[in-house]
Amino acid sequence: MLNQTMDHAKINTIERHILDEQQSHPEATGILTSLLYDIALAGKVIASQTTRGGLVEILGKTGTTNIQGEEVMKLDELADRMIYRLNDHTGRLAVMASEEQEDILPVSPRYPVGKYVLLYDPLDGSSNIDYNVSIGTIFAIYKRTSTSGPGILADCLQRGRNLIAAGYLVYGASTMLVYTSGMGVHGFTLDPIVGEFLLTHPNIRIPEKPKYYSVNQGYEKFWSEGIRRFTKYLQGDEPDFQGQYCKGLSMRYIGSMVADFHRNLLGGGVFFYPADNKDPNFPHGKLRLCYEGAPLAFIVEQAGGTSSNGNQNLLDIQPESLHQRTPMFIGSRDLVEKAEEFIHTYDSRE
Ligand code: P6P
Repeated sequence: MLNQTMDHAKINTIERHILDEQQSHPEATGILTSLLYDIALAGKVIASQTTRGGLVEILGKTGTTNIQGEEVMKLDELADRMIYRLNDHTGRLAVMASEEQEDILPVSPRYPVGKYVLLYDPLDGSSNIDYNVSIGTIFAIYKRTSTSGPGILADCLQRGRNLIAAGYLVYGASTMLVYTSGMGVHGFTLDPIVGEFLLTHPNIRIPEKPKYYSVNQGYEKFWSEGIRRFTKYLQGDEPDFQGQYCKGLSMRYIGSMVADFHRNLLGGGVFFYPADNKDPNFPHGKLRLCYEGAPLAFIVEQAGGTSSNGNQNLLDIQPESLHQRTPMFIGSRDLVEKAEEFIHTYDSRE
């Protein structure tokens, strides 16, 4: 069956692709390759559950809430536990940190300690699980900065510029894994029959001509003037500072950032979750710098796009705390830069 439908020369598994990339890094020891492969394995296990959600009685809530104060769904727990357990004993990591857990997760003293650091959002968009809307996993890989023993908080609070690799899985109509290790962005689609991620989107580049913008316009009343005017510009109702109007964008937003980001990466456009004043406890918006902003900013920059918190590139922000939030504008370079222009022009006066 496989021979009939695929030319062997075109079958490129994620392992083979990562090994090929590794050839370009003579100093590479293969540990990163194995780490990426472990994450792909976790993605397969999570995908096996998300695609059978309602059939394995795993839907529904656990009755607990996480560090973000969000209700924890059973699939959240499974994804969180799966990624941790597949990585805690391998000797590749010094420390992990999960968006679902308050503190860092140092490697247990009973296991060998490695040189990498893994931050992950095990199941982003999980509030959509019960509605069969695409959800995702995001991961970020750094080299430890501490010198020995189990990793520490400082290992996890690094600027995105230090990222060695980053990626996401999107559990949708198909399961995809998209990653970069600094040599372009590559997408793999899980063939559930073979049980392998096969290369389907080599060298992803965000299209020059954008098609979409993604934002929750239900919060418009909480936005600054700059954000409101930027959104009017995207709708073609407000000129930019050269008197030009934006044409032909469609608004697409499903409230699951990995899926919204993925659409803008492949189709061209901008995703943004701005600072707003709907919750005085969270003036910098809802999304987290370490688990969402930085890894996706690395990916989009490798694909020719860019990101910003409205003022500076997300990759240049030094995290002060593990779960700190950040306004996010991410996607086509021209649109992200327009957002900064509108904010600088209208909001710096506030
Ligand atoms: P809102 C999901 O809970 C999430 O963290 C992101 O995946 C998504 O983009 C955002 O929150 C949706 O938030 O406030 O628009 O419902």
